[in-house]
Amino acid sequence: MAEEKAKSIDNASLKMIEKAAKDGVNTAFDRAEAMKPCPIGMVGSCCKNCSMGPCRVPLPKSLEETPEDKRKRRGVCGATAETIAARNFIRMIAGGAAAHSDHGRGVAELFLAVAKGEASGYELKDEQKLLQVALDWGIEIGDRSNNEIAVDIGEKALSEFGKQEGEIDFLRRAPLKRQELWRQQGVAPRGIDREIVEIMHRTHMGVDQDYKNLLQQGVRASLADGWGGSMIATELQDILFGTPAPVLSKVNLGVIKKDEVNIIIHGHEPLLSEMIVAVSQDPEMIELAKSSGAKGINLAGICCTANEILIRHGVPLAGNFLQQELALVTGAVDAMVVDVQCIMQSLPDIAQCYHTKIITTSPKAKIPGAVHVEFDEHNAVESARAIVKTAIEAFPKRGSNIDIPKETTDLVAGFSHETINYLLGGIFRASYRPLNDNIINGRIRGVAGVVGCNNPRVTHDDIHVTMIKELIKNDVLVVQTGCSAMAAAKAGLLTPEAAKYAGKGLAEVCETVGIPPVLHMGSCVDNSRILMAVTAMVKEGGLGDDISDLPVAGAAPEWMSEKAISIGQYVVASGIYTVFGVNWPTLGSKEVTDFLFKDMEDMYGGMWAFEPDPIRAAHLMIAHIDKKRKALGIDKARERVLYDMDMRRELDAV
Ligand code: NFS
Repeated sequence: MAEEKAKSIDNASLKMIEKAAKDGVNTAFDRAEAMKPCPIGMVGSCCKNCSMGPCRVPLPKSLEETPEDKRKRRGVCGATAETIAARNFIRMIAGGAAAHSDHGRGVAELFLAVAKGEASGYELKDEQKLLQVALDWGIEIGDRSNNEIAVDIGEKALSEFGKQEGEIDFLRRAPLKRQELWRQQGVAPRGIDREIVEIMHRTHMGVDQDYKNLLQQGVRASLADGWGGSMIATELQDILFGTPAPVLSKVNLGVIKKDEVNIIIHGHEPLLSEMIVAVSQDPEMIELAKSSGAKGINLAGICCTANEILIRHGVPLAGNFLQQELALVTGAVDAMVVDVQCIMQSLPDIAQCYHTKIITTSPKAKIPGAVHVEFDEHNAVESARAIVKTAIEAFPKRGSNIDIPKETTDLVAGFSHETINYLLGGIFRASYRPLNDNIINGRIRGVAGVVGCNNPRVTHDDIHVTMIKELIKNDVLVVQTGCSAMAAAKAGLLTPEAAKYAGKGLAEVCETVGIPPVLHMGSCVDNSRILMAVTAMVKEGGLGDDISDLPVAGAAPEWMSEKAISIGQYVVASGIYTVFGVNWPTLGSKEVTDFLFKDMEDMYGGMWAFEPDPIRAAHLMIAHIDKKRKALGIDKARERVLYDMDMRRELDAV
């Protein structure tokens, strides 16, 4: 039992891990124990890009390696440890940027179909954002209809992927100084697809063998993700499905209901899940569920599809990445619908122990053993109905081996960049001024983005929660996306009451505005909302003239996915200090690691760091925030605030 405790800090998960063992079900927690990571691959020193290898280049025998020894540490083709680590690193960026951007492309295709009236069941929900994007992209508004404008936006969005020359257009949303810096560094991206293809070309055997040049291409592709593919996904999803606003909901496996048809939506793209939300409320479907003995239809989500339907509809979260298998172990999930990304191949196997139907929906992501119901955007309602019916048919086949943990926690989510603007400034004066003012006067020390995955190599949720609590205790406002936000939600940090964990200054601001000290901004593609928020802070004034001047920092303390590396890299290249936990994939080369951890600060004003201990990592972030406060000349303001409080305490004591 003591050993199981270390697997998660979440009781519901621990109970299901225990039940899985009883049921003979193997989960990622077990597999992580059985399969130790390869020590050479883990530090980025294994190259398998051709059939002369795989070549494993070991770490130097001593720190004082002679040039002669160093020459011997090469792959068969002559590639050095630097080249190999840099190649591996930017191939991770290519994978991550491709995943986010292909998601963005899928949204753009649906968007265009909706604009042309070819995708029934969808509509353009956010007119204001439609017009904003049209303005940003120089698309004529005049007296044209929304659909006419949207056709141009959809075509323009799709053309951003294959643009052969020039720069992607959303780059112009960044502060001017940042745009200039990217141009000077030669990393302002052309089309998104082009930059990803170029990574694959340059990392092919015998092409780019200068690690700095390789890493710069990684930066360029990552910027095409953050300010391109991901931003397109976020913006067009908002226009189609609505820009998120604060919404109350619940998190954890306890949201699964014993007497209803439970459908878990898992993956990343909200295109189909939006329709499933609508169809599951259809009286005809509810009747059908009742006729099979259920009281109704209950939807819940896992991973970022969950975040998408949470922030727009308040659909509860069943859990984060490491809870996908555990949800099935309850024995009460009738169907798990998956689209793309972060879906474990073990799901159909586990489902066999229960009665659950695993339904794949994307032609890009099929799993042997799953039922495939392909999502057809031109006929989305029909696809959604077929899926909901499959779940209803599974309900009467439930076995008796059911155990649903009781745990649920309340949360507030849906803090889009636009909402923060409105909440802080109020309806008559929507603005970031109050945030900037509270940073300048020191009540808020700075802002930290804590994002990313779970990883069974570390205690589930523990690293996120410990880091976030330490940050807010030190008056750092935390903004979140992805599975990290779900970890915080389970710990009760996404409610205004969580202000009790915050330092005095931050708590005061939260209580005045009525917001939690930890703001859930959405899915991982929605890290683009964080880019917009920091840009708004720069434009508001008083905190320097570039993102790298702001007292802000980022972290992905339990990361595992290539997407996390792509996100981290565009955040760093946008000027933000970013700390990762778990392990670091370039430790096999000191030069590559130094370039990412040190040189990038001179080049971009932001750099990577690696620190698996959450408290130490939080203090690295706080130290960076304080360094920026000092450079801005606002460190004194904070000292004075603290001094005043001490004075007051002293007076009270007298
Ligand atoms: Ni992000 Fe979202 Fe979670 Fe990690 Fe996977 S769901 S896109 S990659 S595991 S945070």
